[in-house]
Amino acid sequence: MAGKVVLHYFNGRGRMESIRWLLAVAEVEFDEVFLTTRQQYEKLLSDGVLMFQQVPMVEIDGMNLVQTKAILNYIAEKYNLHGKDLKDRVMINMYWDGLIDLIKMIMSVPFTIDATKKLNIIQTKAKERYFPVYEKALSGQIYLVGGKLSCADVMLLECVLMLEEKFPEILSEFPNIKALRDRMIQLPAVARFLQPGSKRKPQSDEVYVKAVREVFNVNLVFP
Ligand code: IBG
Repeated sequence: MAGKVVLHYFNGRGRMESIRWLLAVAEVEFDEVFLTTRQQYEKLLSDGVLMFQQVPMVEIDGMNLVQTKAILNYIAEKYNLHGKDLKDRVMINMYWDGLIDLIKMIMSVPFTIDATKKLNIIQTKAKERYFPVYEKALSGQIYLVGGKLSCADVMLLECVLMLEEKFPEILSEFPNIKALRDRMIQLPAVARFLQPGSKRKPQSDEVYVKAVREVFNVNLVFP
């Protein structure tokens, strides 16, 4: 029997949160090792388990996986959340990559000098570039691709919930996305992940930012 899945990352959302979401929806239990010190990171480096000297890293099925997108792909394929054929998959991947771009922008906010300005740019991008695409795809459809739950729906929900924390009315002009959101939060696995005490991480705080700076030994600042 395969061992337990173990996630190596900070005790915060960052690039690992989408992986946590996907595992939660696939109902896969996982443990987490949180990076808080430079020594922990150096130990991972000297153990040779970080292919590109970067986290996230996920121990799964006897492998040490890195590169967020590759990890997400593996989980999506393994748990049948990646469409039924090549054409479904390419649509899912396009929707997914759009969301990854948006989520990366959100993740950089705690490391920016002018967070309010950055958030306003993100809000505009979400409303004008990204959400119209998902709104249209969901017109007359329960899920984004092939009438079936996929990793793209999971990431859309993750992204929407993060943006609603900052802009509670952000879905007011997107009824189809809101309907998807309302349906998905009722799914038992999602409802469990949204409960307090689950492995879902809260919005970034100073402790998380300090840990990232300490581990990488740099004063990261994003534009
Ligand atoms: N392409 C990789 C992926 O998608 O997984 C990028 C991973 C990545 O950039 N990881 C960062 C890292 O390990 C940490 S998470 N950096 C060390 C290095 O030497 O490159 C992303 C991140 C955060 C905060 I959160 C600041 C900077 C990066």
